[in-house]
Amino acid sequence: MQIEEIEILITKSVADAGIKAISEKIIAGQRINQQEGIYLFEYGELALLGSLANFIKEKKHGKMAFFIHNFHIEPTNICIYNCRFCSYSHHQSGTSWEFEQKEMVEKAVAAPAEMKELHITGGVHPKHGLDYYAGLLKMIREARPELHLKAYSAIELDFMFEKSGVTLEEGLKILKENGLDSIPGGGAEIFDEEVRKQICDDKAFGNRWLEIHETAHKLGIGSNATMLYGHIENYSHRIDHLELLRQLQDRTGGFNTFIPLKFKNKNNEMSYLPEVSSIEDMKNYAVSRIYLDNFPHLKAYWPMIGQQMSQLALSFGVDDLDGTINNSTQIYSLAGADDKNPAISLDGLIKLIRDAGCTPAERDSWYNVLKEF
Ligand code: V47
Ligand code: SF4
Repeated sequence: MQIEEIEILITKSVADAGIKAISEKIIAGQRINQQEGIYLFEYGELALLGSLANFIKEKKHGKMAFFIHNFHIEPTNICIYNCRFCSYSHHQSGTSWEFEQKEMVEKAVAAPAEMKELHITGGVHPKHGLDYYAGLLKMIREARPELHLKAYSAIELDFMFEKSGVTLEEGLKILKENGLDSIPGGGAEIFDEEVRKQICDDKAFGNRWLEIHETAHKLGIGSNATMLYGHIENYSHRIDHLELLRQLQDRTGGFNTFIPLKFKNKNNEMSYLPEVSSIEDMKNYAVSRIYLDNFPHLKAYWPMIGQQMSQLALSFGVDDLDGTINNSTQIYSLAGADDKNPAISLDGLIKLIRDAGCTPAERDSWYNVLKEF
C-alpha cells in the first residue's frame, strides 16, 4: 500500500483522534512509545493495523516473503523445569525420550542436501553440561560443515554454563568455537516477573534471557527473539516485552527476527484457558511489526498457527514463514496445533506465498536471498 492510499484510509475511516495521530507518526517513520503501543492494541481497527504494518514491511522488503530449507533436532524432552504452558516436556506428556549424540549426528547426516539450517533445541536435561553440547555441535559441524547451526535457547544455555561452572562469555565462546552460529528465540515467554511467576516460576528470569542474548550479540552470535502471548498476560505486558527487545536491539543490532508464539492449550497445566482468536493473532503481528521498528524481520511460525493463518499473516507485517521443517518438531503438535506432522513441500510453500500476493524468496540464516521464485 502506498503512503497516499494509507493517508486516504486514515482520513476517511479513522474517527479516533488518538489512532489518527499514532498512524500519522507511523507513516512519517517515527517510533511509537509504550502508551501508543497499548492504545493501538486496544483501539486500533484490524484493517488499519494491517495496512500500517504492511506499509512498514514493504518499506523494508518490498513484496518479498522469505523461507528457508531447515530442519529441527530436539535432543530430549526431559526437563528440569515444569513450565505450566508446556505440553512437550516429560512432566506433561508422560513419556520421556532422549537421543544419543551419535543418533543426532546421524539425523544431521541423513538430512537432504538442500538443507541450509539446523535448529537444535529441547528440554533442559539435568545430566548434560557444556562439554556435551559443545561436543554435539563439533560432531555435526564436522559431518555437515555447510549447515548453519542455530542451537540452544537461552534457558538451555543458562543451565549448561551454570552446571559447567563457566561464565556466560566463556561458555558462548566455547560453543562458537565448536560451531554455534546463532541462538534461537525460545524461553523469552513474557518478561514481566509477576506473569512469569505464574506461568514458569522456576525458570531463569527475563533479565537473564536478555543478558544472554546481549552477550551473544557482542560476540558476533546472532539470535532470534520470541514472545509467548495469549494466556494470562495483558497488552501492557506485551508492550513491556517488546520495549525491552527494542532497547536491546538498539544497543546491539544482533536480532535477526521476532517470532510471536501463540499459546496453545492442549495437554498442559493451563489448558483451562481458551486460545485467543485468529483476529488477535493478526493484531499481535501488526502491532509487533509497528513497535519493533529496528527488527529487520517478523516471522510467522506456521507449525504453530497453521498454513492458512500464516498466509494471512503476510498481510499483517510478516515477511518470513520460517521453513520447510521436514516434520522434525513436536513442540506444537503436542500442544494442539492443527498440523500434526509439520512438513510442507517446497512447491506448497511457494504457492502459499504467491497466493498471498508476495514473491517467495529462499534465504539463508542471515537473510541473504539465495533464490527468488
Ligand atoms: O520457549 C512451549 C513455546 C518455545 C507452548 O528461533 C509454547 O527461529 C505455545 O522458541 N503454546 C520454544 N508456545 C520454541 C521456540 C521457537 C520456535 C520456532 C522458531 C524459533 C526460532 C524458536 O515454545 C518456548 C515456549 O515459548 N511453547 N509450549 C505452548 N503450549
Ligand atoms: Fe522445559 Fe522448555 Fe518445556 Fe519449559 S518450555 S518445561 S524449559 S521444555
